[in-house]
Amino acid sequence: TPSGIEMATLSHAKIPTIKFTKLFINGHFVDSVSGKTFETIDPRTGEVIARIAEATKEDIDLAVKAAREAFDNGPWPRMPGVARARIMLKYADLIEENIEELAALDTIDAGKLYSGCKAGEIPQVAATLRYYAGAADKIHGETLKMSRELQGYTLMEPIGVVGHIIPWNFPSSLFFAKVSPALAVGCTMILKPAEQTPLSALFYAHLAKLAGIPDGVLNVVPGFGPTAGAAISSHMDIDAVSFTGSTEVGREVMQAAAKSNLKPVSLELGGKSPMIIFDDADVDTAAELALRGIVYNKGEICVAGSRVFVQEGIYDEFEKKLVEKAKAWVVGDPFDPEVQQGPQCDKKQFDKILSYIEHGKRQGATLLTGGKPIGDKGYYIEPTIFAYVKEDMLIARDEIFGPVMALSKFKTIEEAIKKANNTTYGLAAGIVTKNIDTANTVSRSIRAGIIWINCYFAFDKDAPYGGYKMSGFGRDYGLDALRKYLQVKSVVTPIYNSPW
Ligand code: TXE
Repeated sequence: TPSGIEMATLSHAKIPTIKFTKLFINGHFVDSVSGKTFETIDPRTGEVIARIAEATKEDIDLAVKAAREAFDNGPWPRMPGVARARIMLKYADLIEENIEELAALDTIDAGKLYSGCKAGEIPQVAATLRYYAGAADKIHGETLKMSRELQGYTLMEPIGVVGHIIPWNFPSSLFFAKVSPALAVGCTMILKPAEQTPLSALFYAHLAKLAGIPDGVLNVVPGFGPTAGAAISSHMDIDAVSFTGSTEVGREVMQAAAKSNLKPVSLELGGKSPMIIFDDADVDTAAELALRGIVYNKGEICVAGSRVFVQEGIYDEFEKKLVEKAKAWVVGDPFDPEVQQGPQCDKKQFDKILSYIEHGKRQGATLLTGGKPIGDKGYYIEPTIFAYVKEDMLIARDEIFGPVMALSKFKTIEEAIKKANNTTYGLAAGIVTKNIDTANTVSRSIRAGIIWINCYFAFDKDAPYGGYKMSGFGRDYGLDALRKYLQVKSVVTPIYNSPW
């Protein structure tokens, strides 16, 4: 293609047989009450992979009933933490035994790189389960220093039945970001995967059963947002909702929770994260970091470094290197080990990204490279870089969720901070500098939940992950995530005739 991006061949595909297509309720794979099914599509080709049972309100009711019974009368919340941990560790082992198949499922369903899933994401979900298994027998309250003759302590109790609603960009990581801490504390749950990516979630349901997670503890119900998703957020018998997705839907989830039983919600929403590169940075390393910050997972990641601010002293050299690197970036079949970027997840995202690229051109940003779809089949888009992007342009304000960077120049540290914070979002930020004072000042001045200094996407299970501002609230990962799934109970008794 003119931009130099090569389309790899489709000869590397290893399509797994699809084994699980039904709803997983109370430990069994079942048809939906309505008998309805929906198609899940391969974004490499636009072709149907399989038909999946579609959950609607009646199915959600059945799943909640099973989870309620498992919470109120089942063994899971009552067993010692170490017993839950043992089952979670077995679950992690089973995932590792099935890495290749799971990786292939996410590749065909979401267009993710097979090599990345196999070496990174799937092993990491096993590690996430193990991390929280380690916490399962260490959850405890505090002894209180009361202000009068009272003896008091707090109990940390599982919150009850949890509803998890997740998107399609990280079908495996997000499944376990939600499920692992909730399992560790003794909750029971319903998880709705995104309608675009139900395949690995159903496989994980099967492995949960094999690992010995009791029936009803983990129910997996594929379906659409306005029906299955809304039935979860408005359910009177779900005790908490943990949501990852768009800011618009996050608002609806919160409203539904408020209008039903006032269940607490946690929301991990969109972002428009800045990467700020100072004059003292190594230009080549910084350009590589910035490119990867926007093309990793095809830009379909809430913490994508979509706004890049470069200090004027190195700007020209940076721009040149960045464009060279973007042109050399290989887009194509995500099963091909040489490929660095697969197709966008679905037609809706593909069209959305292309329409933002048109906005960028129309509003007068300079298109340095990319800007076009690749091939005539599937949802492939060139890494796209716009320069001289003004703060009020749509491509600088909205989350595009694709490989589209908004690049601009700055002079002073104050200007960089002001520009970086000029967004309704607050999920992540990157800072590239050798100056420790600059790094410290900027990291404290940016209103975002995750700051990466001289790195980007430096994920770790131990680091809490979540947003400021309209990027939501509540944290996944880290020990902080346990809090979403716990209730605090104060227990008080009088102390009679105490000399103290
Ligand atoms: O998200 P939705 P979409 C952003 C990103 C993307 C845009 C749209 O900018 O381009 O959102 O993506 C379920 N009640 N992010 O439309 O609709 C839905 O079925 C309850 C950022 O796919 O928010 C799915 O399971 N649930 C984000 C989940 O919500 C509802 C990741 C997410 O889908 C619902 C994804 C409703 N009324 C998109 N409507 C991130 N933070 O990483 C939909 N859902």
